[in-house]
Order: sequence, then C-alpha cells, then structure tokens
Amino acid sequence: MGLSSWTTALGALVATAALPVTAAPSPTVSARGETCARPYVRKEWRHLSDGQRQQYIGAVQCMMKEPGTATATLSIVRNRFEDFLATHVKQTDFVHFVGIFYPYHRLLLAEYEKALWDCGWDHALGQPFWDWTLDTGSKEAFLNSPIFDTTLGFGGNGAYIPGNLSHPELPGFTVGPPNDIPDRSGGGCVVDGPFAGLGTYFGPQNNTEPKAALRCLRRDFSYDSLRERASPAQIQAAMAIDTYGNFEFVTDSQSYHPAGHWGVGGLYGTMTDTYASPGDPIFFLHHSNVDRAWWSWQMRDLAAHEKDMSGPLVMFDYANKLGGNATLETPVWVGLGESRVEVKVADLMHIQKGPLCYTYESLY
Ligand SMILES: *[C@@H]1O[C@H](CO)[C@@H](O)[C@H](O)[C@H]1NC(C)=O
Ligand SMILES: *[C@@H]1O[C@H](CO)[C@@H](O)[C@H](O)[C@H]1NC(C)=O
Ligand SMILES: *[C@@H]1O[C@H](CO)[C@@H](O)[C@H](O)[C@H]1NC(C)=O
Ligand SMILES: [Cu+2]
Repeated sequence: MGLSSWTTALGALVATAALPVTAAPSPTVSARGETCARPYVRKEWRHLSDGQRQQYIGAVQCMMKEPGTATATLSIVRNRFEDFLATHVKQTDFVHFVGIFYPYHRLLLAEYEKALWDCGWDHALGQPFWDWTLDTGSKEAFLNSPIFDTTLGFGGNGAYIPGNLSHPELPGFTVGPPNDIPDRSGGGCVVDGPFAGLGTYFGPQNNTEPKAALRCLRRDFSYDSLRERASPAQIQAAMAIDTYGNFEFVTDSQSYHPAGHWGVGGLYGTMTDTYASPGDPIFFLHHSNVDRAWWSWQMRDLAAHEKDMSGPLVMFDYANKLGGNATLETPVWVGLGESRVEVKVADLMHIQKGPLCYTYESLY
C-alpha cells in the first residue's frame, strides 16, 4: 500500500484542562532505568523568551550547516539536519501505525535535542513543543500563531496552488475524494521567515534519488483539519482511553497526530508527506507535543502505563494478522551510519529514567 499522506479514517472524540508540572533547572544523566535528578524542560514555543526563540532557530540553522553523519550511507544527505530526515524516510514504513510509533519518535526527538545542543541550544531546555490546542480557538488565532511568526517563528503559508491541479511533484495525484483537504489554503514554497527557500533532495515520499534541483519546503495551511482533530475536547478524549493499544491506534491514525501534519501541510505541504515531513522544522515541535500527549496519558496511571506496550509490528496490522504485538523488549533505533543508536522499548517508557531525562512545563 502506498502511503502518500497522513490520511486515514477519522474518529470522533471528547474534553478538559492542563495540569501543571514542577520543572527542574538543569539536566543530569542517569544509568539505564534509574531516575534522573534534574531533568531539562521542554516548553511551549510561546513560553520561550524572544532570545530563546532566536537561539533555537539559530541552532536549527546551524544543524543545516554542519556535516551530516549519514552522508556516507546516503549521498543526498547534505547536513546534520537532514540526518534526521534521512533516518525518518528510511524507517517510515516500520515506525508509523505500529506499536512503536510513540517510542520511536521519543527516541528521534531525544537524539535531535543532542544535535541542537551541539549547535548552541540551551542545555536546560529541550525540544520545544507546539500545543495545537492554543491555536484551535479561531482561524485568526491559528494564522497569527507565534509558531508561524516570520522573525521569532518558522514562517508562514505557501502561495495558493489551485486544488484542481495535479500535485506539483506527484503526477496523477489530483485533488478530490479521497485525497482532498477541502480547507487547504496554500501549497506553494515557503517564502518568508528563517526557513524561506529551504530545500532538500529528499522526497517526495520515500524517493531518495539525486535530483537536478532541490525540492522546496512547502506549506498548505488547513485550519479546519487541525481544529477538528486537535481541539482540547479531542485531546481530553484521548486522555480517557483505557489501554496503550487503543490510545496508539486512535491518536496515531485519527486524532491529533495527523491533525498537526495536515494543519500545516494540507495536501501539498511537506508536513503531510508521511516520509519526508521532518524536512519542515515544525515537525519537531509537533512531535514534541505528540510525545507530551503520550506522557500526559502515561501520567494518568504511571505504574501501569510505564509498562503498557502493544500494537502491530507491521504497519496498520491492528488485527495482528501479519505479525504480533510490540513489547517492552522490541528494539527501537534511529540514525543511519555512525549516528545510529539502538535501545529497547523498555528504555523509552519513562521520560525521567535513563537514558531519558526531561520533563514538560505542563501536561494535558
Ligand atoms: C517506497 O514506498 C513504496 C510504497 O509506498 C514501496 O513500494 C517502495 O518499495 C518504497 N521504496 C523504497 C526505496 O523504499
Ligand atoms: C482549475 O482552477 C483554475 C484556477 O482556479 C481555473 O482557472 C481552471 O479553469 C480550473 N480547471 C478546471 C479543469 O477545472
Ligand atoms: C496484541 O495485543 C492486544 C492488546 O493487548 C491483544 O488484544 C491481542 O490479542 C494481542 N495479539 C497477539 C497476537 O498477541
Ligand atoms: Cu514520523
């Protein structure tokens, strides 16, 4: 099955508020499975100071200038930022709509954070998150979100590309059911903000062929797609789900996870490309909040949820017809070439036990 975008069935879900969490000032490292004393803090983008937001954007731009560790494995990798794009493209078919969806992306972000720190990001602060619920109040609020600021954010939408045209890069992929995103409003290259003109040889989808020209970063804002699936009501419905298996299925394929991808990526945008979506730096803020939602759910009953792992080993095999379930022993790895790291699911179930050591400034 070809997975051209984050599209799948939709689910209806229900509501509540945010729980405060106590945060500690600076990070420590602890042995595998042992609790760390001073976790670093992941904050919402708009809760960072102007200077911190500049520092973060500078760190991402720095990663785009540093040599990639995966270039020896895959020649189109141009820099350290693309190491993460590369491993995600190569692993997509094994890490989405499967049990290890959450542990995989937790590990991916922890490794991305280390690369940010190497590029000057504040060591007491982890990967910032984008709390979508703050931008689901109105279309104006969404369009004016600090996330899309052109100096202290990631820039805005692409120019409108008529929806009756074939996909700019996927010939034959035309708009209309089941591919349409009716509320889409852009589709062109990003032309403002710190990542205006950003390009890559990766994509579309799992295409890793060398190309004559770089492919641009595209956005195709789709506010309704975000609001319908990432509202406070949707999040709180997810928090009430009983088991990890059900939580993973609903949130990975139906509610806030695709919502964040579609809200920014619409139909033609980079964020909607299941494989190459980490080519948009917003991906990492979106997935930090996806991880925050998992941790929020885990914290509802930590003793049980710290050990609750299931879900298909084969993409979309929720009935286990092609394989069994993920377990705490299932291996999880990220990184091509010398940056590869591998752990077990068990090592990724608690965000303050080695090898992890972070917290969120607030939870759902
Ligand atoms: C790319 O994905 C398609 C399915 O979408 C698959 O058939 C093909 O083998 C993949 N190619 C590579 C190089 O992984
Ligand atoms: C596609 O959209 C463009 C711009 O809105 C319009 O000019 C054109 O007639 C449309 N073509 C078809 C086949 O509907
Ligand atoms: C996978 O896990 C689910 C949820 O715990 C369970 O209902 C199902 O029977 C398991 N499948 C297999 C093949 O063990
Ligand atoms: Cu992913």
